[in-house]
Amino acid sequence: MNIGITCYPTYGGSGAMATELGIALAQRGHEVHFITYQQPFRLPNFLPGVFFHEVDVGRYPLFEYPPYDLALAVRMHEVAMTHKLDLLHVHYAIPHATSAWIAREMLRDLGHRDVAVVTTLHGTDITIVGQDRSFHPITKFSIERSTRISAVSRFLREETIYTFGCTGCDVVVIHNFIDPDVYVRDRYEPVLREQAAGRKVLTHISNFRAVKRVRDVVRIFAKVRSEMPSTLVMVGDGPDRVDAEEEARALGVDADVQFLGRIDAVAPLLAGSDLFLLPSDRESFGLSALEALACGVPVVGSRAGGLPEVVSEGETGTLCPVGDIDGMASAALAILGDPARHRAFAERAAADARARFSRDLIVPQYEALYEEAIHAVGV
Ligand code: GMT
Repeated sequence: MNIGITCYPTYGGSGAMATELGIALAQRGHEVHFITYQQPFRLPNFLPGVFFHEVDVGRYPLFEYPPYDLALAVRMHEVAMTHKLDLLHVHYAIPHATSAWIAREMLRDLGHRDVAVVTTLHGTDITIVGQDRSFHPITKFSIERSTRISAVSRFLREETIYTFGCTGCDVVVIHNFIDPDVYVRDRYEPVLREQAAGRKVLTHISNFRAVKRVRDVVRIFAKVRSEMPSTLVMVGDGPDRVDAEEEARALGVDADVQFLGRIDAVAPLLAGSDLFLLPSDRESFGLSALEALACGVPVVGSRAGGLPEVVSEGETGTLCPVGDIDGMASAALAILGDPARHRAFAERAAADARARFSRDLIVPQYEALYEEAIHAVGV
């Protein structure tokens, strides 16, 4: 198949997943065209079967808000024609599904071969942005006009149906996935653990937005550290990083917290971690938690959104109500303080991630959805 993929190319789970999917599809013999405003952060420079088309948003003094969605639609339309795309797979509904709809209407209007549109919903496109009054009607419209729709968790599927009604929409759940050859503990030098010199290593990876509750990460860590020598590694960047840094200073634990900033290849860091913290107030899936589990790192986090679909409670991690800092700190101490328990959690985490979320299990589910979508539009 010839597949166009559009995603947010910068740091974030939806862009990471879309890129990993594109790479996997190319390795399975498809031709993949990324249509984005920047090279996706996880995309290597050259891979056979993978092409990158940059969306250029022309600047004109009249435009206080340059119309990116239109520039994207034009680029999608052009790439679809030039490379005979069978389908456009857009990740994150806003504005990608709308641009894909415009591109498809333009193709139809010009009498070109039709293109199927597959929209994958990732989370905040439904739970926050899509519910904003300025975006709700266009999000609903664009989702309903997609040839096929997928959501990354059962939680998100239900949330989409509840929020948008989506008459006649069949939202298929296709979970995110990991490459089991990349997220494997023994493949990397445990640099973080060596640096920690006997202290436990707790890790958090995110885009440091409000939903991630990064102050809670530091508060949980401070409680753990008061009982057990430990260090916290914070990976990523975003609006709330300063808050987390401030919290660490206020709690007097800043000497034991490292803020590493954005790092694209997180597997080597996870391989040197003992526990992953994800106390978000909502999380449609929690890709970073899955990546941690795959590396044999138990997760302590919040019982929010789709996280219970990823973390098997009491088996691979512990989930507590959002904001329950004491509960999450106790859960972390219970796992870290008992080596046999920690080992059992770690082993089950790596095995469960592989059994349920391996690339080779999930990518064929997308291929089947593509086949259906292409069949539906009669390409
Ligand atoms: O807001 C974010 O966390 C970023 C967002 C994204 O688009 O990158 O993440 C969402 O998609 C990820 C990939 O499917 C999921 O793992 C995250 O849980 C989801 N974030 C939220 O629901 C908050």
